[in-house]
Amino acid sequence: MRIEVFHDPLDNIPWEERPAGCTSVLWRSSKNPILGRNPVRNGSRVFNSAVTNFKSGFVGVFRVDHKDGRPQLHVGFSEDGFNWKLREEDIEWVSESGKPFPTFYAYDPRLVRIEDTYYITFCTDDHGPTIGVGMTKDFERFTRLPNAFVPFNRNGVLFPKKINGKYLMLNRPSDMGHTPFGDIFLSESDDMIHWGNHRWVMGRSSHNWWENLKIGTGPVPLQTSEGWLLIYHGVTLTCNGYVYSFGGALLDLKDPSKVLYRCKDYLMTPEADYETCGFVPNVVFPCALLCDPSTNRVAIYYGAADTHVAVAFGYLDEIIDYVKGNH
Ligand code: BMA
Repeated sequence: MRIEVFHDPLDNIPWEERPAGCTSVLWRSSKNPILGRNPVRNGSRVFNSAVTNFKSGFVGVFRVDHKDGRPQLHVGFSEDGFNWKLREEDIEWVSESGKPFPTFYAYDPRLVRIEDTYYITFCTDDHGPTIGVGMTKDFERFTRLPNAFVPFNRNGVLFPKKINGKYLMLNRPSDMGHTPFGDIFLSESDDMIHWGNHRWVMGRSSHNWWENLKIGTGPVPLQTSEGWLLIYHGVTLTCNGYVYSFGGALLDLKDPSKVLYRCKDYLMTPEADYETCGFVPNVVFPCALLCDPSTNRVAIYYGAADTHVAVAFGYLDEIIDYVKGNH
């Protein structure tokens, strides 16, 4: 199977071949975790972070939990996608009229280029968690737009292009705390400010126990000839707390509220020490996906145990086959 994929050329995608003897669809980088516990002075952990290609290398928006306990977003740059240099200062947001528009907290960013603008969506506070939206063209000046929704909402993820003339955002209504429920919805907007026509996309599964508590979108969906590839996290509850794994689905190209396929088994579950041990044990939380259209190589960036950033690799055609249940 050769799948057509709509993504910028990416012959410098971070990559390692599948290790001998590995039979899983995804495999972990031998360099994991790719960021040490505390790469900026005021941080204590960096995880759940988003990256994309930028100029000749890569740019990232990183979730840094500061020493006061509150998360904020820091920009970082990399030539190879593995070695990152993060800015010491968190993003200084201004409103569209140029006034300071700081975040009380900001976490779990997603990053996408739509036409000539990079958009950042994240979870932030407005009398409860909701979806913050910001934009930049150069990663120097950052404009924060009004929040997309009323609380409580998390995991707001934009599509990389307008569909039927509208911006689309997947999102996950939630609660004030650690949300023991959650389905994925799709909302649309003409202007990135007013969001509506909300549609339910998919829910937690009572059949697949790894995702029987809640689900939430991971990286920006990838447009392929087989549909939009959606990587999403799924959560189960054990006697020791939540366990975060991730799986995949394919959404209809013209109407992404329609699910074409959804995997039965997870693509990845916490297994490595840096995923099972950390600030919050047993979490793999994907936030970004790169794909090189000429080789169908995929790199998925994920947060590990709310402590580290890690990366996993796979081939797009194998991932899609797996999502379709052909494995
Ligand atoms: C979610 C979010 C994520 C985090 C996960 C596991 O509710 O807060 O940032 O990775 O819980 O703690």
